[in-house]
Amino acid sequence: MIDQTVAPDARPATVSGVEQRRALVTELPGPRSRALMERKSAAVAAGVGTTMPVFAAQAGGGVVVDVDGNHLIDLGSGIAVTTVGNSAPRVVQAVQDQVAAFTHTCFMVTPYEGYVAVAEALNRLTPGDHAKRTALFNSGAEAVENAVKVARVATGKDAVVVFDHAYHGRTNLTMAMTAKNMPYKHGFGPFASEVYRAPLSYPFRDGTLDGPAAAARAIEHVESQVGATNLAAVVIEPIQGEGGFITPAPGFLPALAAWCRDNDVVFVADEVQTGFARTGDMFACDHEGVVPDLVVTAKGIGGGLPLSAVTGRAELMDTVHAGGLGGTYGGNPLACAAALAAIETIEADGLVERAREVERLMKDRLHRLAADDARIGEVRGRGAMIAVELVLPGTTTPDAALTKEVAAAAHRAGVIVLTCGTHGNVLRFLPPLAIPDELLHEGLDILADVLASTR
Ligand code: PLZ
Repeated sequence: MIDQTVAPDARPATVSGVEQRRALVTELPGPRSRALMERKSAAVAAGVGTTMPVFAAQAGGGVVVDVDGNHLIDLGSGIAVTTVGNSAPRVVQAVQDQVAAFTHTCFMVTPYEGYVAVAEALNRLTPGDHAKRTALFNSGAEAVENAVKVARVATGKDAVVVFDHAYHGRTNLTMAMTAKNMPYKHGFGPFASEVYRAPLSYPFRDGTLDGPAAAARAIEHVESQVGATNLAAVVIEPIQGEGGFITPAPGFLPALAAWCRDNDVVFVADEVQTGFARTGDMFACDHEGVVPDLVVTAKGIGGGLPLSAVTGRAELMDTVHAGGLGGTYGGNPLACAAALAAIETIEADGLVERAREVERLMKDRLHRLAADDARIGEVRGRGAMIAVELVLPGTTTPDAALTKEVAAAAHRAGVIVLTCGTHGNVLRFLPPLAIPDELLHEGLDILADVLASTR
């Protein structure tokens, strides 16, 4: 039985106006959420799902407050977006100032400084000290598409290589690039052509930590089935997100990047989920000193406002003709103001180091849980991007049913957790970096209770 009371003497800290405590004042979902869920079913397309049947009213730090007044522990950050916290103070101030000044002019009509400042910040922060250029968009998928456009113009080639378990988005080209059929692709074809899939390094399932050997296998696959002379770009998430928080073996990414360099192939890192301090470095590529030709970012860049970017080598980015890249809203002034404030927060508040602390705390607890629970096949990830892969004890057979059951029980206890993985058997944790340690511990206590109760 999970204790749902709070110690009466300890008044929790408040972040962004939200008390940093878990508290359930109704069952979940409560009556207001249930009523809203009915309206949702009647008004919103059935294809738009929700992880929890709970409607948000307010959020800050490590807590989401629902419309019934329940305080939930946030271990999801709205899928790795609110890295600096929800309604983070600098972001709120910057957006309020900007919304009062002007909301939109379209950068392609009358430009504004915020867009240029975000481009400068990205050129400074992304891996490598070569000359760079940036273009801004609205969503991760849109930025991935534009990275492919740049790579095709720059190389004069067509083909794109992606990997097993990859996730790159839901638009037509990015659906082709995404691996998993259900729910992302099923029934939505035909898909864009000239997209080829190569084998990933997945140590838990490959049984090898030999990254260069895994890269050689992928390269052999690409050379024999695509051909470097046809290949514009290799696009890879340095740590896969939706595919299961898969960290390739050391040496895999550097070997791929080196092969791309030698073969006039653009190496594109999709850092949409891993970027902006999430993994305990500003970008996940930094862990191994990998310098991509193009870096795609979104999510954590905007503190919750929709913004994405392609940043890359000036000589590649500048091959595209004027007017070839853009969009009505790309680099919207509010999103740019939010991004500058989010980046300032990451740097001023030492959030890269904070992500490493979160990793130590979470991995320590999860490794101890795994030590006497054979259903936990692996604990993995970096920074505040940590996962456990659940399997049938003593095997690597995915246990999606258990994963679903554990997530649902955590939800009922007031903890927002997400699942992922091609086989749906990975529980993932993406807490905002503004979360207090006590809430991380409490979230993991609940996870431990839930795992024990499902034995
Ligand atoms: N690349 C690596 O993680 C988005 C999608 C969830 P958009 N991941 C969450 C869902 O069910 O839609 C993502 C990502 C990586 C690209 C994207 C796409 O980013 O902003 O959702 O388009």
